[in-house]
Amino acid sequence: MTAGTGAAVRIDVVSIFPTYFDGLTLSLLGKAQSTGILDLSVRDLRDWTSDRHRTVDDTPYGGGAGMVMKPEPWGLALDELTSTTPPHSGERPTIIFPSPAGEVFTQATARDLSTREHLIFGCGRYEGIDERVFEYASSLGEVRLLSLGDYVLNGGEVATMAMIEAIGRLIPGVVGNPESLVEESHEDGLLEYPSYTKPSMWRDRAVPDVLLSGNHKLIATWRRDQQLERTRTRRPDLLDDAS
Ligand code: JET
Repeated sequence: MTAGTGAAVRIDVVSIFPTYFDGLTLSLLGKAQSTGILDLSVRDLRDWTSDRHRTVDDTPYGGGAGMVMKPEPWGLALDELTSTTPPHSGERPTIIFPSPAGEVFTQATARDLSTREHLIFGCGRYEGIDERVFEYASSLGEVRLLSLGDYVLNGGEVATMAMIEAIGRLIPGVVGNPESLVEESHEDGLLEYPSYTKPSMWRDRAVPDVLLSGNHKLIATWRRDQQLERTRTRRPDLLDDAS
């Protein structure tokens, strides 16, 4: 069975700061979890250490600033999390490492990942994870290094939360109204048109007349024009992509 036909999607997160993810269990995704659409589990990397100090980092070979995440705890974590796949699955898990050195995560990436049965997010910290972990992970599943954009975070946790929120809301049943998924920025490659609500006059600022006209054809044309104009001025790169 696939995600689209109603089986739960399994998402595992490995982090040295598991409490970062408490917010995900609230809100939109919290409901999906309680209704069995999503099976989200956040695990502490230190649970796969065996020394007294639960060490996850060490100094870099070749020298340099900062610390590197040791491979052994990651190897044991990946072994455990990939040894139990969802019962409906013949599919290999998708193993995601948020990284400023990855490919850019877009709405298209979110759509692709929302159809997978088992996602594992590995949150790096310090100067990164020992490179051999990515090679080993490739023997267990499909590895994706994914970047939120061209800036550096202190660790993969915030990037993982953003990605899970973007992916999670595309899983059937997680967002109430499927139309609200189609009608939004990036789903059609354009930015959204501006929205207004009551009152029609607020602090001397009027809602555009066309929206009060009741002429639905005219409203649709106006909204499309607004989308194109906004995209042209704010995000011309999106228009280049489409042509
Ligand atoms: C990021 C994601 O900064 C980002 O990712 C977090 C991060 C920071 C430091 C190390 C790290 O380890 C992963 C790794 O990758 C090769 O070793 C991850 C910025 N945009 N998107």
